[in-house]
Amino acid sequence: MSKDQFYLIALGANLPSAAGAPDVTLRSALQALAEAGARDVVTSRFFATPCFPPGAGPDYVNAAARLHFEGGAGALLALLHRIEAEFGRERVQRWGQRVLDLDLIAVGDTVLPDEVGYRAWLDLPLEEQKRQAPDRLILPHPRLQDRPFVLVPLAEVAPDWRHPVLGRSVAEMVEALPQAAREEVVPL
Ligand code: PH2
Ligand code: MG
Ligand code: MG
Repeated sequence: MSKDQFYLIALGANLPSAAGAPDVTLRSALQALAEAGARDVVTSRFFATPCFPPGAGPDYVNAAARLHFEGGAGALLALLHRIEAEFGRERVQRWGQRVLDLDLIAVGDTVLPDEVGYRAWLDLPLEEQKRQAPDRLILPHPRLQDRPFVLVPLAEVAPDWRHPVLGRSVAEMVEALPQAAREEVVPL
């Protein structure tokens, strides 16, 4: 894996952090990323989005960023976790409420662990998704194509990025979402 590919990141928060309300937290997290060596950071607008699964908590603020980073995917992932911790993120419940979530969505056209292993995660039924969490980095994020709160912001920073396994661009994946789901992602 080249050390200077571009990285796609999804940001989200639905509880206040020590920094403030979710939008303030996201802005501070982006600043922390830049201070820690992320370069050429392009950021989407911030969006209000209904919590998934429905009823599991307050609405989120979501955004996406495209950036370069010299350290490689492992180092960037460690940095994302460090920033989450700095803002008071506790890893309690999967898909639970959170003060800050920084997800690595894609690293160029990298597929991890490999195409066969990736497809197993891609095809995991919803009930199994609730039970099983990967213990290693899976790239691209195996649920990105289903999630309006990831795709709509991503379309502002990387509309032409093509999913290396599904073969569809972000713009095409947004198009494929039900219109009602797209319209629930509202710019702040
Ligand atoms: N993140 C989750 C679970 N549910 N819902 C919305 N709207 N936005 C998120 O970022 C989000 C979510 C787990 O990371
Ligand atoms: Mg996360
Ligand atoms: Mg997440």
